[in-house]
Amino acid sequence: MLGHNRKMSGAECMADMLQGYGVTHVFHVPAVLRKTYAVMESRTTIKRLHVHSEATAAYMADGYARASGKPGICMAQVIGALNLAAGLRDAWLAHSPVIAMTGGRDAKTKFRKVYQEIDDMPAFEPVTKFNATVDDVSRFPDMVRQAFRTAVSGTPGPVHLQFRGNEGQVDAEEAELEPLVEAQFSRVPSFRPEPDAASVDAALKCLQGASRPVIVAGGGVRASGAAAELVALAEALQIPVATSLNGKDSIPGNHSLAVGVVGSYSRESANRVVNGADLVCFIGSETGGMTTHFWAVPKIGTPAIQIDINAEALGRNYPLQAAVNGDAKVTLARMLARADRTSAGRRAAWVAEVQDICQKWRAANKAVLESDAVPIRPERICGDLSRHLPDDAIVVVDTGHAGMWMGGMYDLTSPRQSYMRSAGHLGWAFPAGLGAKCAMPQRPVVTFTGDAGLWYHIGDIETAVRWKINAVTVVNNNGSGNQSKRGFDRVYGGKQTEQAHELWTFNKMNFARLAEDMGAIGIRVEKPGDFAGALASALKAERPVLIDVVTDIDALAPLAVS
Ligand SMILES: Cc1ncc(C[n+]2csc(CCOP(=O)(O)OP(=O)(O)O)c2C)c(N)n1
Repeated sequence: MLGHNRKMSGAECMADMLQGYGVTHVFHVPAVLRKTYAVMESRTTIKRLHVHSEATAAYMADGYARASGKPGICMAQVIGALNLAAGLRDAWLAHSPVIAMTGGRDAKTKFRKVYQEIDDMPAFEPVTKFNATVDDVSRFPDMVRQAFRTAVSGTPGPVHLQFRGNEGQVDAEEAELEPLVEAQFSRVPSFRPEPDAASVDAALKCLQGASRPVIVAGGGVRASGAAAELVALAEALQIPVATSLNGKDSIPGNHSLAVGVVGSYSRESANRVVNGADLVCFIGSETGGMTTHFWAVPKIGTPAIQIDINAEALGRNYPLQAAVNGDAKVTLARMLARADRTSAGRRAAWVAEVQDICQKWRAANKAVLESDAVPIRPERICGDLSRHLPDDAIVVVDTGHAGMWMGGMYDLTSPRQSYMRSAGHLGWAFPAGLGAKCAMPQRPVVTFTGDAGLWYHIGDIETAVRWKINAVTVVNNNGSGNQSKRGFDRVYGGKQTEQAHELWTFNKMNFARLAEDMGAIGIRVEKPGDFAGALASALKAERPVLIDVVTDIDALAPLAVS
């Protein structure tokens, strides 16, 4: 209740507020808000994870946020601030509610060449929704509340607070403070804005009148927790559903109306279906370059409708026949309540055609998804993950080839499974998987990464061991970043020189052995038939596990069709 101030330090206020918002972990490289960390020990149950780089701290906070819907907290002192800002880029691109806190400049010493100091604030501008300084201890309560409010409201996203002092020493000062928290803003979504009825009816009229419609479900569906409503509406009106990479867990891959991930890191069947549609309904999607294969799938001019919590997103890339501004879950529930189910029959031929396209994709890829080739094909790993992951697994996937393989080849098999992917940063997935496991310790977390991706933050195997973060990490170990191969083939005129390989290959490495040396369990898999067993024992282990799968350096993921 406002108006109940009492004398306390900024540190005590911060600790009480973080606890009050339900924060269970903070990820940091020391030393920042030192006093806060000290008082957290006696005043809270928050775990203070000291990790190996500020980017790791940001990615763990991001994984924590995407897995739980609660803001993930990461921190750095002034010299590490730009590393932390760099780590927020993926959270920004993925609309993940991460709150970053750093130490910053003191008015008394600005511009005097203080050790390690520059003006960090501009670096946070492009990767945050709210980027502010806290220069006076009296501002702790309102600024922390504003940080939480902004991170989880509307389209969620990162925020940054910079605290006075290179280590944020303002936290040691005292004032009359009230550590009030607003439960409403402790997780995504903070509010569920209702759409207006006329726009719902206009959208429904378009969908019901279409003979070949498709839904493209984006990350807004997952942020809203709207998967059940999405599937119910698709079933009621018989509309196939494609997803963005960020919305992949909106519908299980084995659902009869699921066509797969559309766009650049996609499944061929999804692109074919979306390009064959007479109406595309984007829900919680940015309609960005990755989801639309740079606006070729669907082509600009294809009739479209769009539903988004953020009115500014409506019509950004596709002229719309109907636009609905509202939370995805309540909007889809309203649509379902008002839907004319009798119109579904109009789409029977289209649904049959779509199912045939999907079936043909499965038939064409059965051999690689079950391949016994040695070295192992990455598609076989994806196939085995589809077949063997538990119903409540959280799957975390890196970018580049990892994003292509898993986006296109892996199927979720239960509505209880979650899927989170790097929005572009190589190396994101391994720490993000650890963060996800911190947030959801009772659920199995399985990360899929390439070896180039793992190298970035390999030191944090030690973090996982020290903090008993029992996530499973699967490394597609081809001794290279072979997604780059095609591009170098091209610039070498079709055939690379022997020396050109130095541009994208690494030394061969046994990651299982490295993991064992750091105290984790390492399992080396060289034969495809051994993968499922390795996964089963990894999921039972009570330690972090790294499954090092030796794969084919010549395996290249299929390119998107348009
Ligand atoms: C921060 C960052 N730097 C560079 C890239 C460009 N990039 C995308 S994939 C890739 C190589 C991926 O290698 P690996 O993770 O081993 O997977 P593989 O291609 O071998 O399957 C690179 C360098 C990126 N996405 N992010």
